[in-house]
Amino acid sequence: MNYLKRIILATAAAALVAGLCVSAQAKEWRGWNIHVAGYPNTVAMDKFAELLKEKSGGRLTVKMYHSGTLGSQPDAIEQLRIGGIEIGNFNLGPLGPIVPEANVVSLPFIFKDVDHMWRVLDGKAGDIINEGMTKYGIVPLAWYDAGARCFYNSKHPINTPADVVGMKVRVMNNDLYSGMIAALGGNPSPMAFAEVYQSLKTGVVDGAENNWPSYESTGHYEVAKYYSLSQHLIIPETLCINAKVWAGLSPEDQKIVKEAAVESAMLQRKLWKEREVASKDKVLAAGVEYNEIPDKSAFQAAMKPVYEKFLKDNPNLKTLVETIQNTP
Ligand code: GTR
Repeated sequence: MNYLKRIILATAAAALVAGLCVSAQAKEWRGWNIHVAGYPNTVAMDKFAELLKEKSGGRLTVKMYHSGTLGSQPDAIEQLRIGGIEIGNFNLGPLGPIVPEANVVSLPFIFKDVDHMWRVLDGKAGDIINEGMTKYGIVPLAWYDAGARCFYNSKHPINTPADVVGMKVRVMNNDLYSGMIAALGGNPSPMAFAEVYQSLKTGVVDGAENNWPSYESTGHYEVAKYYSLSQHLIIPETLCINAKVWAGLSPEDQKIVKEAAVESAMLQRKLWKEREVASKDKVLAAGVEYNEIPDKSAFQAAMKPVYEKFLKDNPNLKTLVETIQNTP
């Protein structure tokens, strides 16, 4: 064999070995997260990445991109569906416009409290929501807690629907939330999470709505000091994976991914409870004025047209809504 032939053969052999290595080592996934360092979801997603690597002996890996660096939530949902990213932590609010079954959790006051939401997700209604998401290319792996969302603003405490009249309120991108604010007499302003701080500060909006941890982690409390405990929305969040990627995994790897996600969710829920208290303490110490709304019936009654429109537009979801309402 002459020298040149030997070089060609050696190069071909090296390329073959490299090729085999690439196919044995799966591509690193990309994970989307909107929250900042230290937030329960951020810590839990990093835990998921760590567990995945550990349990798969390094075969399955995911690099997490936090603080919304890969784009807004509606964009990221689209990216996950088409496979631009593989893993995401999504709130079911922005998922609702894409997955009708997932939108029922965005009906104001549909859950009695957070425990009721868990019972619903663990039951038949949860299965229907899961199947709905899967049909649209998103496979839910585990549920994260996002507590209850309440109104906050820079003008005055909210005690009755009359206090919302004329108020410009930021909502997530979902017609149900725009309908909710309009039904209270306010002006809804759908907007990406990242834009809310500046909009509150400059008066583009008067208020917004979120849970204690997000109100605190975003600094919104610095520019909207009245927080009113309306608890009008209790929306779960999902840690999810692109459906094609999921379908391409062996049953053993699916088990690993699922286990890592469930462990991550258990951690998230524990950290969530702690952070709710810590965030509330922090904002109150910073001068936030907070009021409870012991009787929410006027707010609930005002949501009648929101439910009517939803059921008119989605008659096939009537049973699902009733199943949730009838879950003890
Ligand atoms: C947070 C939620 C985010 C995002 C945000 C928002 O509570 O965790 O996923 O939905 O609210 O208001 O946009």
